[in-house]
Amino acid sequence: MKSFTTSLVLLFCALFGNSEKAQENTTCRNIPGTAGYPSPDLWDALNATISGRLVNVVPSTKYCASLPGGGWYDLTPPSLCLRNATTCGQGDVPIYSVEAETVADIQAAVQFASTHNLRLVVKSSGHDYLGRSTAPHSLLVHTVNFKNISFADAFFVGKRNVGSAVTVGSGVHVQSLYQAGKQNGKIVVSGCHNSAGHSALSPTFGLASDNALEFNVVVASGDLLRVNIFYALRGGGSGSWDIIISATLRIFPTFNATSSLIILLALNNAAAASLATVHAQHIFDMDSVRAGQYFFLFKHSTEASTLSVLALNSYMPNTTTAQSTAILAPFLNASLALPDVQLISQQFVDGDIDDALFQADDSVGENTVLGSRLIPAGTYRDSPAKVGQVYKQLLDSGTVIVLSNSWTDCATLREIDAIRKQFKTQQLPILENISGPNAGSYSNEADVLEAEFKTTFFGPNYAKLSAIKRRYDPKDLFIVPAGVGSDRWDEWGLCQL
Ligand SMILES: *[C@@H]1O[C@H](CO)[C@@H](O)[C@H](O)[C@H]1NC(C)=O
Ligand SMILES: *[C@@H]1O[C@H](CO)[C@@H](O)[C@H](O)[C@H]1NC(C)=O
Ligand SMILES: *[C@@H]1O[C@H](CO)[C@@H](O)[C@H](O)[C@H]1NC(C)=O
Ligand SMILES: *[C@@H]1O[C@H](CO)[C@@H](O)[C@H](O)[C@H]1NC(C)=O
Ligand SMILES: *[C@@H]1O[C@H](CO)[C@@H](O)[C@H](O)[C@H]1NC(C)=O
Ligand SMILES: *[C@@H]1O[C@H](CO)[C@@H](O)[C@H](O)[C@H]1NC(C)=O
Ligand SMILES: *[C@@H]1O[C@H](CO)[C@@H](O)[C@H](O)[C@H]1NC(C)=O
Ligand SMILES: CC(=O)N[C@H]1CO[C@H](CO)[C@@H](O)[C@@H]1O
Repeated sequence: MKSFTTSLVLLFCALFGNSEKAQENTTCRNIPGTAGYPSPDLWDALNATISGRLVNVVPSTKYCASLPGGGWYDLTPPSLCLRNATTCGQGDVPIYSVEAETVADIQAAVQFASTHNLRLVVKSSGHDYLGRSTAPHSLLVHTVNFKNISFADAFFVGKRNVGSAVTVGSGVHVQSLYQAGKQNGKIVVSGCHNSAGHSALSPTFGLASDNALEFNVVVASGDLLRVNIFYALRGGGSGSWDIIISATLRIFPTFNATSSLIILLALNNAAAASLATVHAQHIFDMDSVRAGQYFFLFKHSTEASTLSVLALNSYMPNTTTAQSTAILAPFLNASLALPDVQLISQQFVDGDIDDALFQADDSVGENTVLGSRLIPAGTYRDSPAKVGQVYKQLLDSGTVIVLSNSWTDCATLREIDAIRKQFKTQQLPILENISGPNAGSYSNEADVLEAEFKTTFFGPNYAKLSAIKRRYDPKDLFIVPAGVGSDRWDEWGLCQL
């Protein structure tokens, strides 16, 4: 099945410091102040075991307040909260982090959390739209230092030679993988941003998960396991099964490609809707060369503005600029024939695919929530005008930006709460006109408040996944919001329901 992801990005300021105290206790994690919470001596002993790699985590705003021009936030107590908020503190930020450098560090952290019944979270790098790599009162295992990359011409899964592969540590950025790939004449199926995700190469090579061969993981028992379970079955949601040390991925010989970026301006919502329809009508034009494309339609800058922008970024394997220009011409011509649509820029670059997909670091640090649905390809094929109508309704309903959004820190908690619910209450009913009523959603770029997350994120697989989880993680050490097993826990993963 082929489908396109359309995401609605909304404002998100995490709600800090308002974790409710639990009523009953046998079913709660230990937090500072409870009888079972580790004493300072025990934390010191853990620190000694892991060669001093235990750190106290400083909330970013506490740190920022110490910089010149800082001080916008309350420091008594140190807090992530907005200046006028009343519930301030460490917020959702973990208390301690294990800055792991070895597998043994990770095993020690897992055993410590398990023994003392602590809330455990896992973070590497990259985006986290569902708040899965942080939790109040938690112990963080930070895997960003696992940066090994090794190539093999013949990789064996059991006794089977599955060909060329690369093994990457869980802290490796995608950009490093493309650089190393180029040096080795190889390309890996991965995303464009450093946090990986959906790949422009999937029309040619399948999903990134289709190309995953093996994982080294530390499970809840503390054991290091080598697993080659079908990655897609995990349903995304890193941190909900184990701690990944490394992944081995199938790789392919590099090739040349044309990458193009077309940016169009629509002067009003009606023009934006027509543009979305034209894009839908031409979305299959690039299939002849198995191109991948990312497209974004968003309201330009402010709510008051009527302008919208469509950005279409495509990667065409084994084509030249002349060929890709010809492939995109029908779309471009039809777009520019629309009233109130203008070309802002178009850019074509020929070159090695590793260079085309490489992106330098971006400086992000935004308050953002997402909502998304997978749209059946048939909708695009059979009713492209419906796609345009849905964009029109979304834009008319005040959705400022479709697909990508950033915001300032100035919203009140009440505003934030309303915005967090906007996908479910306002946008999803519109989106369902093209996704259908029970469409799935890619769970790493989705709304953590999904009402039916078990089916929306895991389809018919939830019960099976839950049973697997019970076997490998009987104490639910690895719980993430809207992940497998999370229905057994409160919003913060602190108390069982
Ligand atoms: C139970 O846990 C909560 C929070 O985790 C804590 O406030 C409370 O004191 C605990 N009660 C007992 C009896 O340990
Ligand atoms: C862990 O040990 C290191 C080195 O001895 C020390 O610098 C660090 O402050 C300790 N961490 C904590 C949380 O005490
Ligand atoms: C990374 O590679 C180095 C050198 O080969 C090795 O010593 C180390 O154990 C590796 N680390 C991990 C986490 O695999
Ligand atoms: C890519 O294009 C360059 C420059 O035209 C050429 O030298 C190189 O051989 C091409 N690479 C492949 C894999 O075709
Ligand atoms: C690009 O062309 C080469 C040579 O014909 C071929 O071996 C390779 O599979 C093609 N790559 C893609 C991604 O189509
Ligand atoms: C697009 O428009 C240009 C100029 O108006 C024309 O030369 C070209 O043939 C058109 N291409 C297609 C595919 O319609
Ligand atoms: C979407 O569905 C709602 C009712 O479910 C309807 O009111 C609305 O007009 C539909 N929009 C489009 C674009 O089909
Ligand atoms: C009600 C209240 O405390 N308002 C304060 C919010 O923060 C701003 C900026 O520091 C103050 O000027 C207000 O007095």
